[in-house]
Amino acid sequence: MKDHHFKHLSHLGWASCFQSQLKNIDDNSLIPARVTGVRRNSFFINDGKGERTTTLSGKLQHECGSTYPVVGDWVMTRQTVITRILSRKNTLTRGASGMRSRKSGEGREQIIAANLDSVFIVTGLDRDFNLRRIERYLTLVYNCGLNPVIILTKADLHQAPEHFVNQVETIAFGVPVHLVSALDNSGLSDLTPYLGHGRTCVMAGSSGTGKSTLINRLYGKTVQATGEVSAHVGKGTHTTTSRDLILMPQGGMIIDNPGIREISFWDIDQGVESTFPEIETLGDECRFSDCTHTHEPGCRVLTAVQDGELTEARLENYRKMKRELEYISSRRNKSADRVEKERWKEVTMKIKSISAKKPF
Ligand SMILES: Nc1nc2c(ncn2[C@@H]2O[C@H](COP(=O)(O)OP(=O)(O)OP(=O)(O)O)[C@@H](O)[C@H]2O)c(=O)[nH]1
Ligand SMILES: [Mg+2]
Ligand SMILES: [Zn+2]
Repeated sequence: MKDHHFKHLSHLGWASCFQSQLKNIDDNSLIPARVTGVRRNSFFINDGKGERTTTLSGKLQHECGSTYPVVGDWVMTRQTVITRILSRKNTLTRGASGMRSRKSGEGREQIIAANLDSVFIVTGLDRDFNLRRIERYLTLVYNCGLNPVIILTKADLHQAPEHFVNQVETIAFGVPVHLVSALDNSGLSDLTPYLGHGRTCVMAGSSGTGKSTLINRLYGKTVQATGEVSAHVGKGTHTTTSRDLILMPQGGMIIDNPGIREISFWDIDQGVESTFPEIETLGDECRFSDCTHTHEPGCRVLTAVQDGELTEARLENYRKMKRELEYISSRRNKSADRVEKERWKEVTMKIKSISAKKPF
């Protein structure tokens, strides 16, 4: 592939971490492209010259098992076929919802999007507004090692919406918070820095918070369908049903998503610690180093609640997510143990069968 071709790719987010992976690919007739949309059996890709529909090569289908390309992925293509997925820089991943995965107890992961620069946590200033839910999104985003940006939509519903920003700032330290309205386009230009040349943002939030409307306003025309919020339950009707990466006139990209019904975790990192840094700091002063901040004597965190430095609701949310993540991690260790045991069983059987064949 000629060097000048890569220039076409930089506005799609092509970077050295992808370029360096090409060294291991012998076939130089393959062309890198970004996945811009995922449908049941096909993938839309953009190679910098245009968009086309592709399918997976038989070999890749066989190899990748359940790891299919996701929106935002960089893939290698030959005409209308994807032959390889390049290693991802990062992903926004959650535990898959649905009864089947819950019943099996193992859980599954759902990769929402890959190769991201920021995650827009979109909350509507209507019945959707909930500080605890924002804390949950923050934990999800930090667990994935990503950068959160909080966007409060529907500012026009209030006379003085700034107090919502203040409220959010008391629970999200150092996270940018933006107030916008699609009705009068206020606050939209504050989002331009996230949409610079080659940058990728992904929308996360409940249905009906105005994610698609926001994309349309930022774009300057209707590129995504939008829906109504039911007056009865105050929730959106899941208008967006697929994940699509949209090239914005600002120079970057936004991935629109269906509204998230349930924020379940999959990746485990410093999500809770990053979302609740002040609880972690207070916890250093607890008498016991393994204090659970529930009942222990000499618990500095509980004193903080008593003194009004920390709200009970925030502490409760912290504990809840900590428990959930501990459960996920213990379940994962268990299944890792099982895999290891099975591997040893196999090895022992092989040794037995070898020694049965060759008596020493
Ligand atoms: N008043 C007001 N209404 C808004 C604003 N933004 C969006 N809406 C309305 O909220 C409703 C839902 O908007 P959508 O953009 O479809 O919401 P969504 O987040 O994309 O929803 P899903 O695709 O279902 O996840 C529509 O009726 C919009 O007109 C806003 O800033 N102010
Ligand atoms: Mg939508
Ligand atoms: Zn404690």
